[in-house]
Amino acid sequence: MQQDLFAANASEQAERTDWRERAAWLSSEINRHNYAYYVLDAPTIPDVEYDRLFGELLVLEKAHPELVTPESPTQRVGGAPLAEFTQVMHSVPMLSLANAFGDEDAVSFDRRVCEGLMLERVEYNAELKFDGLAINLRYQDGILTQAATRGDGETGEDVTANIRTVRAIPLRLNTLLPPKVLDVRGEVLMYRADFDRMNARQREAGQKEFANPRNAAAGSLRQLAPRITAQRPLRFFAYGIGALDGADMPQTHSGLLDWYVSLGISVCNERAVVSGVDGLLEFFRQIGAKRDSLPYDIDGVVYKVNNLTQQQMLGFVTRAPRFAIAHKFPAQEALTVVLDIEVQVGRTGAITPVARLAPVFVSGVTVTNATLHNEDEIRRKDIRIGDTVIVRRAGDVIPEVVAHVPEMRPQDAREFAMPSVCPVCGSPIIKQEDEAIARCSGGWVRCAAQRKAGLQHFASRKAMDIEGLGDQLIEQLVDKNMVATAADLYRLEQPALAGLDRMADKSAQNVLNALEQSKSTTLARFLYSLGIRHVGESTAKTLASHFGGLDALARATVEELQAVPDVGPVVAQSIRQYLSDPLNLSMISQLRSAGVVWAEGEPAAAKPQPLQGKTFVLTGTLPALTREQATEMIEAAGGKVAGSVSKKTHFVVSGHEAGSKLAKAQALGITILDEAALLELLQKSQ
Ligand code: 5U1
Repeated sequence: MQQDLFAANASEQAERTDWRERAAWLSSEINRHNYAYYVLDAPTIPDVEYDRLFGELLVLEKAHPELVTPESPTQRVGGAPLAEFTQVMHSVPMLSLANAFGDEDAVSFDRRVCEGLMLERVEYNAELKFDGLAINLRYQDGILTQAATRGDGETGEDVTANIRTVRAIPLRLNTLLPPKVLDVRGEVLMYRADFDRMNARQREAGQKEFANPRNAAAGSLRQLAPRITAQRPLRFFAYGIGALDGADMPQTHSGLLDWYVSLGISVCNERAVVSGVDGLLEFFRQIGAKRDSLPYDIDGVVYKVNNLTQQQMLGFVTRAPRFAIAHKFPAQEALTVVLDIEVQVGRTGAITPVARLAPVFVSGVTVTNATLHNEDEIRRKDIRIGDTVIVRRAGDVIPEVVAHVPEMRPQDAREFAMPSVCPVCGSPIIKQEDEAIARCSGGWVRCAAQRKAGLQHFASRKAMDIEGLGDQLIEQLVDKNMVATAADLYRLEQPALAGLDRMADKSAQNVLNALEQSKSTTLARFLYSLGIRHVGESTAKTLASHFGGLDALARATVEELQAVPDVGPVVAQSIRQYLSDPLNLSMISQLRSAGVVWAEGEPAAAKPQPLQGKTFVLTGTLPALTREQATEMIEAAGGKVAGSVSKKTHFVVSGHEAGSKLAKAQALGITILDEAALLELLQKSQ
């Protein structure tokens, strides 16, 4: 009896090991086929066979849930919808690239690089500039743990649940010895053929079609429901690195890309290591010739100094590296006819003439409108209604009318006349002598167009970020007199919202939830959202940190405002004017009463700024502080942190595995601090 029991246990055990082995084999087969299909573009099995393997794994995991691992290919299908995307701070900022718009710019780039490195000739890695969406993939011990969009370069959005559905992105790295942390950077995009098929499906289902593959990729990634993202055919190409811990950094950029390939990460094959500017321009010409036959959209090529130590030596300027540049293809142009010229009224009443065009296809989208900027521009280009014109579209930029074709002008072509009154509210249109732009004088009190544009700005992502409060909803709210100012938004009630066109109980509730959530904000966002003329995102940030609180800002005189970095007389006057208007003050007070809050800080002027005027460079890994913490502490004491060492650097803070920056600092005789010395300096200067 005892023996029988033992035999039964043993056979059960063997069976269990069999399932485990079978599940592991199925997972690895499916991953291998995913890689072949989505990364190598070389399918290895027919779709039915793939579906059979996948189905078998699903059945096995259903019967034995203990076999399911987070990295199983079945776990890509997308979980529950998210309420919102949380913010992720990038541990190494995601930079952007400077642009070269012609061969001369590329030649100048190479000259700057050669001078910076004191070399005659430099080796570069040349690759493609994808028209997609930049992303950071964090792998910890080889497992994909987080994916974040670029955002403003410092902070992005957590899109991990969506990225897990992208089969071109491995959930586990193909190595037995993975780094502790690896941040892979690259672009999520959609192939043109996949995009066409997806749009056809959307059309059949009566759903919204996307304008181009880039918008489709971006829209798919910013879906709160990962199950929808899972149905979107997204791809990925890696081209950069953020944090790396627990592995040696390769010596070259091409070596980094080769390493990625060995880890099973998708890297585009259209890349080359070339020498000197002639090598760069030859690559540009070759790619230009095959651009239309590539399966995805690109808007240029990227050149990077190949040697990573040389990259470090060159460093950065503000947000872009000196070691790389994007050489853009010329903007695409097309001919079409101006059917009419109408005017649009913006948030500050600015009147912009817009050409209504016969639909024309330019670089991937159908263009029907193009900005004409202002009346002077129309006169300068002599654009008339009925003219055949050249329309240009470059990347994501709003299409513009470049010129008219004189020999195609019809006899009855009509000149544009700027209306004397606003087409929306009937108030006089006024043009100040020193301004190119004419404005509706109605202000938001009288002009519904200004109210709508102001509310769109208030709700936008970089302002109060009110998800679901889109242009069409704002249009209805203003037209039905349900909302006049931003404060009215917070008085909206569910039944009234749900009764609007294209709204229902659930969508109305979602908007109310988003409004509720937006109440907790930052002073910088709040200031930006007010739409004060000349106060963009960056000025709003500077004002917030300079004054610390809204009341101090509201009390500031024009002279005090001008003492703020980057605030000149025009900006100071505009802020003073906005904050002296009783209507604006009342709206701000209503917003605060509605519960809009932010943390107020100490005004910069009141904080001690002992390191004012001192520039620091950080290199290597510090024992306790992260790079962000060290930067924050230096900046809080008034110091600046730069990306590269120069004669103007005062201190270099050096940690473990410090690179060429340390050597350069030593050569220049700059004071080197370790973490302890930095902390001591910060403490002493308190
Ligand atoms: N191919 C490529 N695209 N792209 C975009 N490389 C590349 N590098 C970039 C960007 C923004 O940034 C570097 C600074 C990593």
